[in-house]
Amino acid sequence: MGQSEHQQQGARPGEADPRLPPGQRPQRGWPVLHYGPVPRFKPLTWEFQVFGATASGAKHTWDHEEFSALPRTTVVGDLHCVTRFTMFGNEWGGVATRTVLELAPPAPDVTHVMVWAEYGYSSNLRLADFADERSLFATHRGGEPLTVEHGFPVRLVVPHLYAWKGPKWVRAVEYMRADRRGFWEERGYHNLGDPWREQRYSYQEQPGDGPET
Ligand SMILES: Nc1nc2c(c(=O)[nH]1)N[C@H]1C(S)=C(S)[C@@H](COP(=O)(O)O)O[C@H]1N2
Ligand SMILES: [Mo]
Repeated sequence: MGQSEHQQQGARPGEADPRLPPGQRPQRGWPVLHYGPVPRFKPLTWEFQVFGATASGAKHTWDHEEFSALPRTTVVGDLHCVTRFTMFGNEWGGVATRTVLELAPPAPDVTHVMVWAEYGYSSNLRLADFADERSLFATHRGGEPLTVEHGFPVRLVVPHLYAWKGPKWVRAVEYMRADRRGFWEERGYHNLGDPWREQRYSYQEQPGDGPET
């Protein structure tokens, strides 16, 4: 009894927090982190596309006005960056990935998606991770529109995976019948990116975690 109380007092706050995945530390404030320049939003030419193996075979497109009118949801989730910081309790507002899947259904044999952002940044996800009930295309955080540095007008948020799996400045979703690596997944990061299993790097991949090639 007395000893376990003693051990609890000795535990550092980060280690005691059950919300913190292994190897992560809590972050105050919201850092800006991405590869390459911040894109300028061009409202007249911006569109959000769903292409690839759609059920109809056709591409679906929403302009900014149409995307802004889609049904909305709110999700509270933590953000885990593979560089080891975690931000707790972000309240994201936006369009559920499930809404996009309903409005632009995939063909029955789709297993993965590639989410594409400005300048060719991409990230691949298993359809089940993309379709998770907490995955959303966020336009707001804490009730405020995203700033351009943080992904305005739209970023993908997948709270149960490392944050690189959520592109800022999303422009398209590609439905795929086989897995293919995205931007960081081609550059040494884990194909699946589950922070609770500490899937940081591709050398940690087990057979079946990634595409064969
Ligand atoms: N388009 C794009 N999206 C991106 C990235 C990027 O390099 N390009 N980096 C990812 C990584 S590694 C992290 S940790 C988060 C950081 O989001 P933030 O800058 O809003 O904190 O964006 C993710 N989305
Ligand atoms: Mo990150």
